[in-house]
Amino acid sequence: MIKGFIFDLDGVLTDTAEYHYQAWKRMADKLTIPLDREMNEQLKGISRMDSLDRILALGNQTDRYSVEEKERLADEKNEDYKKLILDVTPADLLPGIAELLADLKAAGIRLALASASKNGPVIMEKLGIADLFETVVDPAGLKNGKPDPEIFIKGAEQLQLKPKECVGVEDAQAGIEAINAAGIFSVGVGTKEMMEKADYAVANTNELKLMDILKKANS
Ligand code: B16
Ligand code: MG
Repeated sequence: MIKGFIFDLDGVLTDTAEYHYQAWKRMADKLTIPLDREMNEQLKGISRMDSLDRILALGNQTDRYSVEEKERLADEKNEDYKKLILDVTPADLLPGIAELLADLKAAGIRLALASASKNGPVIMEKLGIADLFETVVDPAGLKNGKPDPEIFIKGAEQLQLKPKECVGVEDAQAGIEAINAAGIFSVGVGTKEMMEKADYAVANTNELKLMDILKKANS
């Protein structure tokens, strides 16, 4: 019996994944490291510093910067990103998400957020959906990022539910792996190829229908 949904934010509730890409792309260009959309798939769901490490590795620049310099680079990316999210409004909810959240509320299913983003709470306020969520996992308190299951295990714990009573929704491969490893039913949004490990996958958010998901998860 499903009693809770644990959502990823970027790329599921809103398209801030695009803004992360734009801000990282600008940083990569500055560091003369080639970054394209395909490589960017590997950054989805990955924490800010781990993303920077992956970009530096891509450019064979792993040992080029000190810890302090890397912190400055990560801050610079975040300042760029924060400018891009300034104008986020409820109209930026991805297609079908407002309806899905309304259906979940009507069904009495409880909601948690499991985003790797430290900007998550601000974006939820801007989207006008913060009040719908009972709890938010603080990414700063995690020992391990996605694909480790910790963030989804904590999401279920904060809802005081068992993993088996929850559904997790993700757009990143690392996120689907994290949900699966937590023992939670995984729902993926993305291409069949990217979401092949998901228990149930749809191509776009407007195909996320509560009844379809519950039928699969409860079967
Ligand atoms: P921040 P999610 C993740 O959010 C993004 O997918 C990833 O691209 C980003 O690097 C990470 O949050 C950290 O975000 O720099 O804002 O703390 O997909 O887990 O909701
Ligand atoms: Mg995501």
